[in-house]
Amino acid sequence: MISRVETLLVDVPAIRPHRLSVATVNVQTLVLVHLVCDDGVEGWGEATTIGGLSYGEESPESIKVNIDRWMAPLLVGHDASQVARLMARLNRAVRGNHFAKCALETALMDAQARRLNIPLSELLGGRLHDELSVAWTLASGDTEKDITEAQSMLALRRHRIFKLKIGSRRPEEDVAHVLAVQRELGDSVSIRVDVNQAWSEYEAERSIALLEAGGIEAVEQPIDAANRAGLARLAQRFTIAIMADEALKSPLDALDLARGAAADVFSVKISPPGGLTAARRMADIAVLSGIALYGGTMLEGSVGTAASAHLFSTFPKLSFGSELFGPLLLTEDILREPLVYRDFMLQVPQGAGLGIAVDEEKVAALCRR
Ligand code: MUC
Ligand code: MG
Repeated sequence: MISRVETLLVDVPAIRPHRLSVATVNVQTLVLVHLVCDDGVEGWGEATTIGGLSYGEESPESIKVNIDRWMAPLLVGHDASQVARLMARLNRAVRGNHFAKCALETALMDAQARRLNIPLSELLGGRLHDELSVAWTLASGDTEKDITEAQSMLALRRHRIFKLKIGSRRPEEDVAHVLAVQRELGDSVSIRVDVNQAWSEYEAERSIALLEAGGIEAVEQPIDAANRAGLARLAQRFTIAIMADEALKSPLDALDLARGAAADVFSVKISPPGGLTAARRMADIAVLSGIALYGGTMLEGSVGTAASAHLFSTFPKLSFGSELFGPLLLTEDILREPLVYRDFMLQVPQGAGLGIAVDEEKVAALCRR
């Protein structure tokens, strides 16, 4: 039986400002869910968003209050081992609130997998990979700094896939910035860009032509998420991979994008569709439709990153790798042993549940009061 559902807000400064077209992240807020069951089993979940309400419709504070006031009371006192039934109960009573539901489902699944003494990946269809390649996002806002940062990541053998955040400057300046980084880093790395919806379709057509000619590998969410027909026109016009990100908020979105041939790649994240099960459904649709997969992030800390890693480890093929670098962007970790990044890969934890141990003293010290 579920005895308690606690939520905690933990503010962690980033190692440097992380500039997206929609917001600059200086501090990331982790919303942690701690589930305590009367058989002594506990589970952890996490939700993060980016830049308050500038990326999505839930803020860290709204996630916390909506769990505390509306969702936790629907779970407490119920059988913790019935995860699917509990999520169905939540989904009947609560509309939307996908990030909050993701944090709760992660905690429920972590607890259930610990109870069964199996890694979470085994509850999600079964692990196929023990390590995942990890991209790094260059988003300092400065070309020289980005180049130096990428070179140090290569020297550390941490990342050789780089995603450049663009869309806040004029498109011509952004394209010049991307091509300058690409020229400096050479052919041994993969360079992609994420526009976070900033371009009009016309700006996208002009800019993508230049990026394609320059050998850039993929363009993530170049235009407004609602403009699916436009995304389809871009995917058909260019050979450079067009990736859907913000357009994917549910398995139904995935089905619609697949039917409309609107993307070459799906960036699958666990929070936007409402949790691991819904994210798994999106990935299944991609696989069945011949759409490539990329393991996305909402800049989660270690709990959300471990949960994502367990899910992505079950995908048949992650052709574009993952961007599960969230914990590396933060100045503090809340695990007793950090996740292992080695030789350009993240090791998927092996132990029961999420396979991590949260340092509760550290969480208590960092927790917002
Ligand atoms: C996004 O839009 O993909 C992922 C990496 C990063 O730097 O920002 C996020 C969100
Ligand atoms: Mg994106």
